[in-house]
Order: sequence, then structure tokens, then C-alpha cells
Amino acid sequence: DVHVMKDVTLGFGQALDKCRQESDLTEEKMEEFFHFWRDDFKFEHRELGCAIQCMSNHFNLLTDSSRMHHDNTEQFIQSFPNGEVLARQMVSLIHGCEKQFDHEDDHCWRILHVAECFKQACVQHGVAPSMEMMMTEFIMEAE
Ligand code: BOM
Repeated sequence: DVHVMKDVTLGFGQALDKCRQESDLTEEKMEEFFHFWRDDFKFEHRELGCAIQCMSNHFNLLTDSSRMHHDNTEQFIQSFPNGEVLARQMVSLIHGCEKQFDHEDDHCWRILHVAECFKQACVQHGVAPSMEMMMTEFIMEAE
């Protein structure tokens, strides 16, 4: 549900700082990773796709062809509290999105499109966390 997605996003977002430099994702293009869930967030910077690729690699979530590694991704999600309620659903939503953009050869652009598609799918399935929820938790974790 939405709380699990919040936790997974914040966990995944831990790799952002490590990936900023190699992907050229400046704070102007994305301040914090949880902004991903803002209603008005724009998926327009290729650098964000590169950063998500780097972050996914950090957690060993991609195959050699930079597609989602299904088993590792399922285990990653299951490592969060109640993760098992969302793991299979998330993997299947991401995979559905991958199939839509498989023709895109540029990994950074393809992953950016997959990420946007994944967010839309989460909104449609009612598992997208609210921005208020994300910010509250983010501030609590920083304190
Ligand atoms: O084909 C490459 C697949 C790349 C997956 C991109 C999925 C979108 C990730 C952005 C949001 C992340 C929130 C939680 C992490 C899930 C693993």
C-alpha cells in the first residue's frame, strides 16, 4: 500500500547522493528523490533516467542489459516492512512499463520513460504515496 511505497521510495532515494555526480543530476533538476511523487513533477531530464539507472545498480536491481532484475527487485522491496504486500505488484507494473519502451536504445531515456509510466500506474492502482506523507517522513528521518 501507500506506506510501503513511501518506505521503498525513501530507501531507494538513499542512493541519490552517491549517483548525482556521475549522472549530472543537479539539485535544480531534482532536489530530493521523493519529489518523484509530486503531482506536477516533470519527467524531462535525461539525467534523472541516468540517476535512476545508477541508483538501481547500487542496489543490484538491473540485468546486464539494464532491465529490471525481477528476483533482486522483489527481494529489495520485501526487505521493507510489509514489503511482501507490494513486491509482486511493483515488479509487474515496472515490467509492463518496460515492455512499452523496449524500443528505446538509450538506457537513460528508456529508464526515465519507464519511471514516469510506473508512477502513473501506481497512481491508477492507488499505491502512490501523497506528497504530504513523503515530506513528513523525510523530515522525521532527518531529525
Ligand atoms: O528497465 C529499467 C527499469 C528501471 C526501473 C525504473 C522504475 C522507476 C523507479 C523510480 C521510483 C522508485 C521508487 C521505488 C523503487 C522501486 C524499486
